[in-house]
Parts: sequence; structure tokens; C-alpha cells
Amino acid sequence: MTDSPFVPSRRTLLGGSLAAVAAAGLDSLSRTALAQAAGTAPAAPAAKPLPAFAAWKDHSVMIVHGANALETRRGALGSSIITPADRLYVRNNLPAPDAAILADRDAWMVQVEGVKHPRALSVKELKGMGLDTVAMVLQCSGNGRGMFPSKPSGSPWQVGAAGCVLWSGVPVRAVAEALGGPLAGLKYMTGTGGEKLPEGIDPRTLVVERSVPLEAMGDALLAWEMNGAPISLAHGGPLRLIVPGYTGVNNIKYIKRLAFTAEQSEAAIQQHGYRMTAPGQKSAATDPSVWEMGVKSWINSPLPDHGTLAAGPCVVQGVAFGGLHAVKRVEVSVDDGKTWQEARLVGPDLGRYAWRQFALPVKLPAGSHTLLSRAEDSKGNRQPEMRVENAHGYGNTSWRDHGVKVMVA
Ligand SMILES: Nc1nc2c(c(=O)[nH]1)N[C@H]1C(S)=C(S)[C@@H](COP(=O)(O)O)O[C@H]1N2
Ligand SMILES: [Mo]
Repeated sequence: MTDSPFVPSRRTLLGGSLAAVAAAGLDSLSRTALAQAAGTAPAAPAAKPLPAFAAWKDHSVMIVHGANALETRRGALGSSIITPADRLYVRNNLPAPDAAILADRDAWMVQVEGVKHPRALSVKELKGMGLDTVAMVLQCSGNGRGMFPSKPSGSPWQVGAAGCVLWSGVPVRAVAEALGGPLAGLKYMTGTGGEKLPEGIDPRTLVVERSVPLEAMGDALLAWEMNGAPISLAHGGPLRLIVPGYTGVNNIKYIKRLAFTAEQSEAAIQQHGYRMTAPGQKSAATDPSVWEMGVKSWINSPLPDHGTLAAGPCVVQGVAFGGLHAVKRVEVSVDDGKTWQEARLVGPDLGRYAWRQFALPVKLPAGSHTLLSRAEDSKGNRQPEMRVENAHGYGNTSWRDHGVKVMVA
């Protein structure tokens, strides 16, 4: 993956919020001086340009880690529950396919295997087989990797490789049933991405193909719509496998094959990639696979980059989700974890795979304050204080790591 060189683009200057415009227009010295005067950390350098396939994203709120890794800035997820498409993070392991695959969406084919009557189905046929909508947190397995002091390789995501989005499509169950049902004894559901692979290379080294336990099929969809619009190329249109509660990589974009299988995929991304491997070790297929997401929350406001806050009332707000289980409770601390208060879950409850927003009105006196949040799901699983150290920086749900320090005067 090649990162584009740093070029302050006209888009940033024209399209951004006032703060972004100011940040982009200043050299780093003046930014630092301003930030110091305001008592905040220096702002990040102006953004790299967006890659062409995601040029329609809101550049002012995206951190461009590379041409295939775009993160939403903390605090830019908005104060309502659904993440707008133009603010949702993007992660591709391979270059996205040509936009021509969207020219005739209904004609896109997916090969269904491991059922009694395997066959290829068009999106048009799928649309006649059933319909459901799920609100779901889509989160990269490595979200929070940037908080690991061990600096694992990979995009150093903070909180913004995640969003809460609506997917509409046909339940995988309905498709499997229409084809006679999965064959007996199969253990996994395997999805294959439709990217074109270079010739002359063993496809298993590059193909984005992931297997999840068969029970994940229960709420899985073959989706053609996201947030009420046909799925964009960046997010996997014309057709995407949606596996609610499972990390991003298991949600296969441009899906061209869906198979019920006895074994996990032989692709490198399954065998060696996305495994919880001990620090310093090489990944092996015996390491636990990164599948279900853990209970997690973080604060989106106030944030240090809002500058010094005025002493007095303020609303601490953020998002919380439970992966496979609904989030039940969120506590907030404004004193670095000494005391905790229960926050209110606000906004609509869009089901167990969606996140809930939380809010807690507090009064902050002058000084520096570390704000923390920790969530609990309906099964009593609690967000842990510490991350699980691992070689590739997956699964960071640490409430300690996700704390924010704000200045009040
Ligand atoms: N076909 C395909 N599907 C894919 C990927 C990919 O590279 N190719 N990347 C995965 C990863 S690692 C993540 S985090 C999510 C990102 O989804 P998004 O770009 O819609 O946010 O897609 C997943 N599905
Ligand atoms: Mo990811």
C-alpha cells in the first residue's frame, strides 16, 4: 500500500469546518503556537488527499492513514446514532475493484455453496428471497491499535475505525433455505471478496476470504443497501456479507462466493491473519481468530482538541456497544477512575448490534481532568481496564486507553 504524499488539498480548505480550515491554512509552527496559547496539544498536520474511490467522503473529518485506510476523527461521529456514509471509516486489504462493478448492481452474482442445491444467484434474485434491516457497529479488528505502546504494525487507529450503520438485504438463512439448507456437519460460513487478484500468485496469499462459526449465520445478511442507499464501492457494493457482532474483516465486501464449509478458509487472511497472537510471536492457525467484538465504549465529547473548557456544567457523551450482546450500562468517571457515575443511555435503541449513545451531565471545576467510560453488556461482560497485549494490536477495549484528558479554566 502506498501512502500519498502530503499535499494540503483545496478540498480541505473549502470543504472543512472552520476549525479544519484554520488548521489547514496555518503552518505547523503557528498551529503549535496557537495550540500552546489555548493550552491544547498541537493539531495534526493537514490531511493527505482522499483516495479516488472514497473522494466523496467528508475530508474535514477523515484521517487518511493511507490510500486504503481512512479513519473518522474522534468527535466527528456526530451526536446522533447513525454514522453518515461520508464520515464512515474505510479499510481495504486490497485495492478496491473497478467502479464498473456498480454499473448493473442487480446483475452481480454470488455463488452459494455447501447447500443442497448450490448455485449462483444474482442480486436481483436475492431481492426476491427476503428482506431485513440491521443496525450494526462496523468496527475494524484493529480499532484502538494506535493506543498500544508496543506500536504493532498496521494502521494506528484511535477510535474512528468504527461506525454504526444500517444494512438492508436478504437474511443468509433465507438464501440457504431456498437452496435446500446447509449440508449436514458443516461448521463455518465462508465469504469471498470479489477483488481481482494478480495472476501468477497463489490466490490464497491475497484473497480476502473469511470463515466465521456457522452460528453467525443466524443474523447475517447479504446486503445491498447501507443507510438507505445502494452500498457504495468503498463500503462493498453491489453486495456485502454482514455478520452482526463480528469485527469488520468478517464483513466481506463485493462478495462473490458464500460457502458453508467443514473447515476454515485456507486463505492467509484466515490462517495467519487476524489472530490473537502473543507479543513477539508469529501468528499460527492455532491462535484464536478475531471474530466477535467485545464490550466497549468511549467518550466523544468533551475532547482535548475542543480547547480549554469553561468551568461549570458540561455533558460527557459517547458511544457504547456490546458486540454480540446489547449494551446494558455505562459508567463515567471524571476523576481518572476514582469514582464512577452511571450515565444515561440516550437516543433510540436500534437493537443489540447497534451502539447506544450515553450522556452524563457533570460540573467540571478548573483544572485538568481525566474522563473515562466503561460499559457492561446484557450478559454481565464488563469492559476491561487493560487491553490484551497481542502482536498485531487487535481487540483494544481497554477503558483506561480510551480515556481523555481535558483542561478546564
Ligand atoms: N472484499 C473485502 N472485504 C473486506 C475488506 C477487504 O479488503 N476486501 N476489508 C475488511 C476490513 S479489514 C474491514 S475493517 C472492513 C471495512 O469496512 P468499510 O471499509 O466499509 O468500513 O471491511 C472488511 N471487508
Ligand atoms: Mo479491518
